[in-house]
Amino acid sequence: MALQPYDLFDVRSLLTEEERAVQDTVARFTDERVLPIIGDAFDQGRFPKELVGEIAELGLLGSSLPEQYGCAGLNAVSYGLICQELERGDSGIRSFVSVQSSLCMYPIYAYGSEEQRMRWLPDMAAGKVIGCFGLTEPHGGSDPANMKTVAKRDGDDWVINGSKMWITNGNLADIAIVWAQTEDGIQGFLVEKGMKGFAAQEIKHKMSLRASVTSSLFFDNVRVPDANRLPNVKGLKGPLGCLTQARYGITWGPIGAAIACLDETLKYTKERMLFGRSVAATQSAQIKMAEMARRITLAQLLVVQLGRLKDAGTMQPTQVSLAKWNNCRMAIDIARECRDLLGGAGITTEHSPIRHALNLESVITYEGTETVHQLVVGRELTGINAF
Ligand code: TGC
Ligand code: FAD
Repeated sequence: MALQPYDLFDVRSLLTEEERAVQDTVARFTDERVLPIIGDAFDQGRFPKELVGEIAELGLLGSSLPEQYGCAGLNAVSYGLICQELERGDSGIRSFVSVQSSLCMYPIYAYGSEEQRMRWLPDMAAGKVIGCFGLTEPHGGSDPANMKTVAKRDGDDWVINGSKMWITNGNLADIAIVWAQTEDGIQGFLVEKGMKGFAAQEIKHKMSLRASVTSSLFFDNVRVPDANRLPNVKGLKGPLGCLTQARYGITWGPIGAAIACLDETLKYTKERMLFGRSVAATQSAQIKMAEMARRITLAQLLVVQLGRLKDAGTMQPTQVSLAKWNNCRMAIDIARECRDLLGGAGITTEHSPIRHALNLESVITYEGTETVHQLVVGRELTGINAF
């Protein structure tokens, strides 16, 4: 029996029937709804907001949260497959789902009151309320402990001052999960669009994640009722706990981007005739593409095991760091190599590798840079904190 070129180790056989069904459904959505429009959306610097309703209808928002909040109640492996298939389309679409699910719905579920869950989660699952997550500040995202945004208690309210930068969905969002320093440590607040003193400004001139909205957020004496504070967490472990959820999804996503690039490059090099034979018939092109398949296979095996650990409740943040580092590096290297194998044609967005390569410059940076994740693994090995 012939091997599947993008699943040489039959990783799909490790999936349950439900997980395969989830993968197939999202794959179809990407093929039919994302791929036909995404090149133009990237060129125009436009997030395809018209897809949000369908994404929600498919149950892809907050997919791991319980059904009682209007969510699909899927397992972690299914969430990973959703990320992989969406990012086969574009990292911007996967980012939208990551932020809504892991960075906004998750903290409301994990750290919020029952009232907050009931108020926000069903509408967020339905795509009627969009969220963003404000942790990074302009002076240095790798070190969120050095947080300058402050929230001061004033009667029944809190008053927030400060700013956040590089915030996905910022200008789209109806609510922002904002992390701020208080007398009692870092706490999370639900800041609603339209609250006086709260403003979002879109960041322009991006060469990466062009089909995604990225913004700065500003807080000028924004008055937020105590009912909008997430009551069940204090300290940096609050936002870092959300990052573990989102980073987990990002370990899967870049596999989709890498597969998209290899797929296009295999087809292109088989047809491109140079020196009397196809480029695919040359030894160097075959070695490059074999190397890509090897790295994709290793990444696939890594995330299935990571997902099983997450579903078993034993996944550790260091394991997520290793997989995020490995899989982003794998995908960006593959996207750049595929761009090269397409020659001049590879520099236009008519073909996907340059779009994926540019997007992956963000993916390897956000949710902890490659260096941050290397240092997390180094700390685990040595017991010495090198940050
Ligand atoms: P440390 O001070 O030791 O720990 C503080 C507390 O947090 C706990 N903790 C974690 N909990 C859950 N998950 C994790 N990954 C955790 N890491 C640490 C820790 O146990 C401790 O708890 P407690 O109870 O003792 O207080 O913090 P650290 O030294 O581990 O952190 C240093 C460092 C550099 C790893 C951390 O600051 C870091 O990860 N920096 C990178 C920041 C980052 O990734 N920002 C991402 C912003 S969001 C984003 O990019 C969204 S893009 C989304 C998209 O569009 O897809
Ligand atoms: P810096 O922290 O200033 O890092 C600069 C360089 O220093 C990097 O190369 C880094 O690896 C290196 N470095 C850091 N520490 C060390 C060290 N100890 N030793 C050696 N080198 C080190 N944030 C949010 O809160 N919410 C979002 O929704 C969000 N979305 C994003 C979307 C996009 C498109 C992008 C690009 C970013 C987004 N971010 C978001 C921010 C992202 O998390 C940060 O960009 C990231 O954490 C890095 O922070 P920084 O950009 O300030 O870089």
